[in-house]
Amino acid sequence: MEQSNLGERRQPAVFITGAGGEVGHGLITALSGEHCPDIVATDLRELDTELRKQCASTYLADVCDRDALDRLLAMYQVKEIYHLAAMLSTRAEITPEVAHQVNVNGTVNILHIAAEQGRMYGEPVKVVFPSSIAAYGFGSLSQKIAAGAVSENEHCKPSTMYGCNKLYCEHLGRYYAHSYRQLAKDSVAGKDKNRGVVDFRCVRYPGLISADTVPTGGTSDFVPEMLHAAARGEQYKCFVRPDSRIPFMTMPEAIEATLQLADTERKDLTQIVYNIASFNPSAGEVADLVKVHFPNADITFEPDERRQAIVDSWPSALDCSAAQRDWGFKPTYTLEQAFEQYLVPRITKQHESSV
Ligand code: AKB
Repeated sequence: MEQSNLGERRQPAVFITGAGGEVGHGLITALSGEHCPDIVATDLRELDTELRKQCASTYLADVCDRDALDRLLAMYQVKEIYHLAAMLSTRAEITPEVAHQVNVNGTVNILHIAAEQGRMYGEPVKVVFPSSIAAYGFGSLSQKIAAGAVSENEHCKPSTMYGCNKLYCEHLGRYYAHSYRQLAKDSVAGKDKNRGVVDFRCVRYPGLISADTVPTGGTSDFVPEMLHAAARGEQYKCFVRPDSRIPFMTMPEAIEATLQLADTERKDLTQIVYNIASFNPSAGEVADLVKVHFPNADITFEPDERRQAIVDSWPSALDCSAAQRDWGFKPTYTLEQAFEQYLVPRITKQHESSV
């Protein structure tokens, strides 16, 4: 592989797409604090001033715009990419084809750029991709209950556009890592599993709960919405039944796990996709805990049949043993500890300072 002379003068960078989203906020803060790389962040919308300060450069860019991405990334030697830009599950069901554009074509654009830079510099570009429990799919609630904790390769029959997109992009990532241009004369595909042009790594996130931000457009949003509404003293109508159970974790745990996976040596990873989660309460159990911490919380359950069906198609628990074995993943909190040590103190402080 040839190293471009031009390339030698380019600035090394860690590139983040969808940087203004919930995960982007946490990731930029963690990356800029600990690792101090030159972060180049993009989003469709202008990033907050606080976030911008932590990045070397920020750009308004659409992951679907291949030419704009090419022009932008030609200025850098991209070492790592955190590809966070995506349209979440509820929003994706409203405009499925647009979701496909963003979630799949956007990912192909990123993988292609990573592969070309990997070829140009003779060094694999690390691409860290957040997938989701939406990659799973059960045909019925009884199947979901019978399955219990699922491992990465079981029950992958998603029923949402978002889930199909995530599952397919996991496979695309594997293709770019191991088989990209496998018939080309100069291809390195298949020669050495640890030295392709793209080093693709993927975590399947459960529902995420942040004390700082409230998600939009997802179907696991009922837990963070319930909590933030209670902290604001607002009424909350939960759109799923009290017995609805899916896995969750807090945002700091998700960020820590993502960086832990990114930092693990390639040779220690036995798979491309890893489940992670910390606890799996039912919506009713979360509501009870919210009421312990916010006794005036006004939570009612008014299930929306269609969103309920999506939650019922997602697993009630994840088998995270591969992540534990290969890179030492370990949840920080139980649900109760997450409320006591992270969520409640931080949310309360924010609401006090905003009153
Ligand atoms: C969503 O609800 O769409 C996301 C997810 C589970 O990936 N939070």
